[in-house]
Amino acid sequence: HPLLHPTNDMSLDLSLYLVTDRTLLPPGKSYLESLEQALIGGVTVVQIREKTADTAEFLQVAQESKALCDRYNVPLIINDRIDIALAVGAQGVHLGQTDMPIQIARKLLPKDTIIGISCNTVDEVRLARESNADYLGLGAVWDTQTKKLTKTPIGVRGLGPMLAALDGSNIKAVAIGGIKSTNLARLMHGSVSATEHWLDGIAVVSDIIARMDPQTAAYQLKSIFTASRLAE
Ligand code: TZP
Ligand code: MG
Repeated sequence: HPLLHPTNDMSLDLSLYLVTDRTLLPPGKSYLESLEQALIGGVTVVQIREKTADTAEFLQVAQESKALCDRYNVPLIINDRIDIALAVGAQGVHLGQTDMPIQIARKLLPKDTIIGISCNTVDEVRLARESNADYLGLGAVWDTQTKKLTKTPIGVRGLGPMLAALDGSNIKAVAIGGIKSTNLARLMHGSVSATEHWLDGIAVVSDIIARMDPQTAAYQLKSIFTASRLAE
């Protein structure tokens, strides 16, 4: 059954994967306050994604985020910047298709560093599988205001073949792009082909970070995800 989830590495819980974007914070909310509330709400992994900050600012945000995530025992992943991941002792890096190749990133980073990569096509999934990524971000599933998309959203139906390409591997997968508590059930119940590999989690930006109450937002997302995963 597509919703039956074969659990592999229990140590990495990707079920609710928060990707940050400080430009989306609602008026009056500080970044660290929102991040802490999201952690209390049940976020299981945090990616720091800074597309406009300079190096010094990125470094500071990463350091502060690392200290906070450590308090909640949640791994921190740095988008793009291997140097910043090394500098703050982050647990992982997230790479895009045009960033540092995974094999080279592996050589630069400590053993056991989590390496994730964004994939938009089945071919990209196959390559990521060959290069031994730890997890894949699949998407964008739906259109989003958060990122200027260069490729057409894959839709729920696009996920099926990508997940099927992971059959027999222990590479994890999360979906990203336009996922909200209001459409998550549709994602989870959508027909995702008869594959043994189901999503290990969902990655969300705006439906947590742009919300006045990120704790409740995270809690709702996680409840829906967990309930669907357990359902038959
Ligand atoms: N990569 C693909 S879509 C996206 C990223 C970083 C943004 C997703 O943001 P949101 O607000 O969860 O739609
Ligand atoms: Mg990138």
